[in-house]
Amino acid sequence: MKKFFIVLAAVMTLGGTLAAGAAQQVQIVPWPNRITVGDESLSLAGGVAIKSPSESFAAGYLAGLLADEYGIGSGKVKIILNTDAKLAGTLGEEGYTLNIDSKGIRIAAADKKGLFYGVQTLRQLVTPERKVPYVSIEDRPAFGWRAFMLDEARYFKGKEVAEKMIDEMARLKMNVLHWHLTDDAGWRIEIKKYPLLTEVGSVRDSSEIGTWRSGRYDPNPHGGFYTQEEIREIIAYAADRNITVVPEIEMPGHASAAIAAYPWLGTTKEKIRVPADFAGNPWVYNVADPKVYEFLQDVITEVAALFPSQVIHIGGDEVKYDHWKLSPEVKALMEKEGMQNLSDVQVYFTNNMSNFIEGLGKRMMGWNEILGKNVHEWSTEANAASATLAPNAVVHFWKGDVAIMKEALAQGHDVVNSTHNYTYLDYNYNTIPVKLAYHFSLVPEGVSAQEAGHVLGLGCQMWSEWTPTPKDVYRQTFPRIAAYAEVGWTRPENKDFSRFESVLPRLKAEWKSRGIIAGE
Ligand code: TNX
Repeated sequence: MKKFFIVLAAVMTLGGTLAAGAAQQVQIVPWPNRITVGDESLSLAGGVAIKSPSESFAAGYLAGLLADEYGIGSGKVKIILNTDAKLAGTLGEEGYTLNIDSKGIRIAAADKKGLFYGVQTLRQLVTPERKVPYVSIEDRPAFGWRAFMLDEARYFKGKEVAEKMIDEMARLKMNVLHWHLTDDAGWRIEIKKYPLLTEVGSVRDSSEIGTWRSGRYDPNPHGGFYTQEEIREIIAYAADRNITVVPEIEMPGHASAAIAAYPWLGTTKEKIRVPADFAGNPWVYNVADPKVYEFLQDVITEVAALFPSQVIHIGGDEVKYDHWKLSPEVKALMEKEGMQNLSDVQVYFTNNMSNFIEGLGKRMMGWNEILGKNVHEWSTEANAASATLAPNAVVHFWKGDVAIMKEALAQGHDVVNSTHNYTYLDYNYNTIPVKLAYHFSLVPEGVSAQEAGHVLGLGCQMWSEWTPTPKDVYRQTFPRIAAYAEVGWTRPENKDFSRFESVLPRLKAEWKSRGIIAGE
């Protein structure tokens, strides 16, 4: 009779010999829900026969991984991938079971998403000797929104980096690529109806370097954008890997690049250049002008047609109200609509966009300023809005008192938690060490179970003002992204930092072999 035992986080920390041995073999991030590890293993050195009656991508993908990463070709060990809709009750769409014993390897899931994740777990189980331990795993994620945000606006990354990030997200079972495509510093998505957005808005003449208001500049121009064709390819690449690409088109602030292209979009109408400075740009859309709504709706219409994502992110953060304050048109709009202050104007604008997006059969998401509460010391408009945000809007919490998030939950909003001092990948490792990232807790204390259910998950954000090269981006992202992956996937009671940490050398070796990080 073969001995099986359950590897619980607690057992591992206490460290029985068998458990310690098994823990060494089993290096999975994010850690699964339920796992039993046997004391024998199956050798894949002689090759595998992958059978996937119901789904083809995962099978080809797995064959590719085993060949590329371990030199495992075709042979006799059976790997069966199977989907069965009846499993949805226990596994949901993203869950899977993975069983390995003398008979071979079996992965089952209700949906191809789960199958793909079973494959990712299997991939992590292969040892350098090309063996896999006998295991029985039943797994599904704690949260459905596990996002990584790539800031293309500050520095354009290009398809190769985007797809590399998608591959690494997939390894870690992350499922949302939040794509920050427009900002003051650049417009990075082709919009057919408004060609100047990319002709003018995707290039700046120089770039501030080092840190905020350093006064130092790289004198070279920076530019780049994705054609709609490239975007379609990246979306398809991501979809195969169970990743939804959520586009973010910033409005009504962080709009300088668009205003540089079409000065009539702003309230001042002045001709500006795409700013080289990353901080403090005051240009905002003229939310009192029907032509500006028409423009934004046209843009969103093209974006909605391109991206299958249910959610469209409209930014909404850090809007500088100074230009609105000076604008007679905005003043007239406020009088007409009986609005009290400029936060009301932002909520009015945001609800308008939300309505439009819902009309397209989609849903709007925005940073928590869309609730109309001031969270910035520098804001000239400290009054909270009296208007309320459209109920279906997803609130992306990043800044301000946690009470703001709780109130949004109490109002029934879905919330993605990206609290900046836990999840900002542009912050250095002293500010956010891997351990702090790992201990990020998504659901605030003191909310009801029903409210907790509205916490969709988390995002980690790779803001790119000071990371001009892919190498800089990777240095900030890896290994912290692995901690966020586990925060999103693994149930809080199954988290264990020392077990997580023990897997980092293996992950680092894999990232190194893909040219993502340098050797140590
Ligand atoms: C705040 S987070 C921003 C970004 C910056 C980031 C830098 C957010 C919604 N807005 O525009 O890149 O801080 O940490």
